[in-house]
Amino acid sequence: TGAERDLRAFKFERILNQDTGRKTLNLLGTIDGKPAIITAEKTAFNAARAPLFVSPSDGLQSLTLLQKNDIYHWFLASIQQSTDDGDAAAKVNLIYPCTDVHIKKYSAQQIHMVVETPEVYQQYVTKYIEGKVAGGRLNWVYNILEHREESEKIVFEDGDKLMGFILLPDLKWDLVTLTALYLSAIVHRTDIRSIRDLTPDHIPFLRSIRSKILTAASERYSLAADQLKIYVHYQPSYYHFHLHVVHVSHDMGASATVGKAILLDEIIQTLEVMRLVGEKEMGYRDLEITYLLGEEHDLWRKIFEPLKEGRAPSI
Ligand code: M7G
Repeated sequence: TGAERDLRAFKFERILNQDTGRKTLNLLGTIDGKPAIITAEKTAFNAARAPLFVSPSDGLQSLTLLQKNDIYHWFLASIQQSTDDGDAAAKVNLIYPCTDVHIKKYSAQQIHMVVETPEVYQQYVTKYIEGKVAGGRLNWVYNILEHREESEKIVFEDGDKLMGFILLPDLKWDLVTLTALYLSAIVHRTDIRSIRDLTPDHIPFLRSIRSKILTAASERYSLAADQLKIYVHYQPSYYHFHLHVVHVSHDMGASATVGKAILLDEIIQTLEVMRLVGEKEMGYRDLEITYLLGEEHDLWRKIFEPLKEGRAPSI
């Protein structure tokens, strides 16, 4: 295919990041002179193959004993693998052509905790977000919403303009490992950029999405409601409201942790409290939100680093 030809034409430039714990590797290079990023991760073991694990033809192929000591033995092995039926060795993502923002996102970097006050949000962050919404960065989202791409993968769709959304596999999922299940729910409405736009008026909307996601996941994957975590990122990479729907057993590292992920249930509760106690109409725009930012992120470079150093943000 064209995509495979592109991938094969990748000319390696440098390693952007490597995580030996998560077994991932991010590479920067070019294809036809244009910048491209490959992100690769070793896949999980295929549980269906466990009974054949030690078979030299279907499981462990070559073996080298590294050491033994009393009852303890450790080997290095190669494993029989192919790309079908959950037996792939790696999941490989290609972003081509990629932008500077992608390169920064996938580069190793120092992380900082930042506190975004309502004032900083209003004065500076909204400008940053406006810049992000323009310029084609959401093309992939509109392709999904308008059924131009990935439509055959849709798990569930509620087509309503206001209450509706599409539930489909996230590009992070390998589509086979159920305990690594990762879906995205992308809403049809275009008036919510992030949680900052949420107010108590959105409670029925969020409750309806929540219950439809859980029903759809139970029908398609036989997963009970307590087997899924549903959360939102702040800051997200893409400013069109969407939710992450992930198997509880799947440890996503930084992208599912404090300082980045906020549970949908918690958001609904916070909005409920706002509705009860607010003298004026309150929303997430009125909260101080604390989160993690990498040094390469434009929000750090343009807003939070200058503020930390007592300089004026340059946005
Ligand atoms: P996010 O919180 O805005 O950004 O989530 P993050 O990437 O920093 O988490 C966007 C989500 O959409 C992520 O989980 C991505 O893996 C996923 N995603 C991104 N793209 C470009 C695509 C795509 O083209 N198709 C699908 N299905 N998911 C995508």
